[in-house]
Amino acid sequence: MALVALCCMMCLAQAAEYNVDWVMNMHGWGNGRSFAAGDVLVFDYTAGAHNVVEVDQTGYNTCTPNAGAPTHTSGHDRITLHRGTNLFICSFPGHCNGGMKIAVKAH
Ligand SMILES: [Cu+2]
Repeated sequence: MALVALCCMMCLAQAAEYNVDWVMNMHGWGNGRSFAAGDVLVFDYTAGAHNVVEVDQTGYNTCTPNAGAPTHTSGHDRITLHRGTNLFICSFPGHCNGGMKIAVKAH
């Protein structure tokens, strides 16, 4: 029993969770933090007012979702980071251009 508890604690310690208050002007979010592959971002926003789209670099730069970009709409989206740069935008008109975009590097 103690061993099971210990294992659970170790698992929890390995993957961190970060709450993202998903709003306009996200500039600077995550600065000074170190993210690892497997960490989870939890995007919180009002469902129907925003979304979270996992885009590629071009999609990020142009604020236009690339073909096949996974889109999340629940208002409480849990997204696991992969190694490298993870790029997220809101695809509602004007939102990404208003700064509703983040780039998160995970090691
Ligand atoms: Cu939005």
